[in-house]
Amino acid sequence: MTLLETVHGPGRLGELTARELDALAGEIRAFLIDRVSASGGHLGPNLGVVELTIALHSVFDSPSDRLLWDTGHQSYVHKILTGRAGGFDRLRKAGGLSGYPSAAESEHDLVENSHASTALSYADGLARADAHLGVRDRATVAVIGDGAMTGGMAWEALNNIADGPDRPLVVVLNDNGRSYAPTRGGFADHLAELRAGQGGAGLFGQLGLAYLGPVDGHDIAALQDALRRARETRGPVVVHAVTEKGRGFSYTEDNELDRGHAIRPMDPLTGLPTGRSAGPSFTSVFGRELTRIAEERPDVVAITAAMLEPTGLLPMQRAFPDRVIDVGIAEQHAVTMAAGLSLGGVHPVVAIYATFVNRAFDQLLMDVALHRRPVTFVLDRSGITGDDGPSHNGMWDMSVLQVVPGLRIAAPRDGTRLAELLAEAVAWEEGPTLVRFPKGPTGEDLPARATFAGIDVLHRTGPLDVLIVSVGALAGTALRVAEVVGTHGLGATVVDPRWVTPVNPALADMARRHRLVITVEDNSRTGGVGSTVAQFLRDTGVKTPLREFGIPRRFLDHGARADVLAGCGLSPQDIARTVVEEISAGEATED
Ligand code: TPP
Repeated sequence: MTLLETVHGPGRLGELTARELDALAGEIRAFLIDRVSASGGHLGPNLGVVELTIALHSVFDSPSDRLLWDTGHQSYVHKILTGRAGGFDRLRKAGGLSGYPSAAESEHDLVENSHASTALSYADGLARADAHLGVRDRATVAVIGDGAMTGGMAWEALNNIADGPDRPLVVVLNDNGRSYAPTRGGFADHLAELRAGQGGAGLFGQLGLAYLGPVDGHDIAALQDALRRARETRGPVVVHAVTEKGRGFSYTEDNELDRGHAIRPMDPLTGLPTGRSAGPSFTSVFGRELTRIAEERPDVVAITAAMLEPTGLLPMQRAFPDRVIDVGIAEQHAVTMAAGLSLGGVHPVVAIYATFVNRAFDQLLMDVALHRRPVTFVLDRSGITGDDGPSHNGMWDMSVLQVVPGLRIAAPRDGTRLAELLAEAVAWEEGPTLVRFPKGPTGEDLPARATFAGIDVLHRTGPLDVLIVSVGALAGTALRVAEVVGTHGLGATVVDPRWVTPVNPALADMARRHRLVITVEDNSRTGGVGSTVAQFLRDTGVKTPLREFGIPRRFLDHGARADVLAGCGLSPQDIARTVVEEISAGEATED
């Protein structure tokens, strides 16, 4: 029996000798490499926190003591030590273990995070609650990466934490010098000094926080010692643990791009992906096209919030290193800084995951749109991402952003449309533009049969029964709906407006001539394109009934993208069934 097989909860760690804890760390690494290679997931970050997590669980008494993981992607070892090793066969799969902390899985997971830089705020709240209720016998510990420390919220929290010198709170700074890419900026430089043992307690000390470190984050005994001292501190304390991302596995250690931050399923012996390549992704087409545009337009500059490679900006950075700005995990700053760039005569392209733009809504509304700044936003991972769970789906962007005056939103259905719409977006100088697309391959191009007033007609057969307004990458689904309703003797027209906001007025005439309009989108039905089109049709006196197909207003469990979409009723068969029923019901009423 391996040591790991004897660990069913953190209490077991107290029974192991120092030598056994080291051996356990080795077993956990081998386990992570084996399981995460098969499933895909956050391998590099977790290989970096094996010893740190063992030390934390051996010094603190979870769940009575509260352990919080900022962002949460590095909580696999915590899951293993809290009795969930058996679940790793179904990591990130429907019904299996979540890739992030999950209260539904374990009493050891208090918060369900994944958006960065929140843990210190949760911890400050917990520490204040203990003070308020007079609870003295438990610790609050927040583990935060140097990457997550680049987020403004972390500093807002530190400012508050320092304001409570009597409130015990342990901040463990897991400093591996990287987000995906190496962390940049003045704070990163400061941490490098602290890592080198220069600068004493540094900024933290100046803020009035106790500082312990730097500690070798792979030395369990040294970590235990520092954490015990932190536990005894009767106020806020920072433990600076220096770790190595991807440690102990040549593929992640040698990967200079991101140290295996988030890997696809791969062969652990060769490091080669095991899945089939499904052709170019929306992300790669964006990266290629932006670089092409940048060649012609010296005023174009790209901005990323610590996600250079995942948002496709690597080709642009290679071609024009000075024209890609990595601001750190600072979406709010990215957006207002883009407004500033634009005021200064530069055309910024802000490349961001759809789910993270939520953070910068106010900045987009007030700092960009109110000033009519021609900033282009490119939202990757729009729609259902699936295996990263509820917080990573890009299903709110259009609901949130359609309210922004003057913002034009495009949803390309394939690679060619992405290239065209990106070029149109960057050429638009009257105000902000946004191009949104999903994770994954672009698939085959879906050419237009005709174009009317900027609306592409993708399909037209039979009588004018149903007008299918397709949004972006759900065009393939819309076309299959047309096929299925055709087998029931109904005629269908499939159109793609390309620019979905503002509503193209030519839709009114098209809608008027059909018996039913449906909209198909991978955004929340609430406030989505469908509801905006419905409002527009009512306003223009079009009486044709409209049904919106989109994502229901709930948080969606993790699972494969196609399954999650089908679970939302967005399979061609389900949509077609409703169309056929609706039109037959209409016929019954007409009779
Ligand atoms: N923006 C927000 C608000 N949340 C996110 N989760 C991300 C972007 C994407 N993201 C996930 S982890 C990560 C980023 C940018 C890097 C985190 O770096 P760090 O905190 O140092 O942890 P490490 O992986 O290096 O251990």
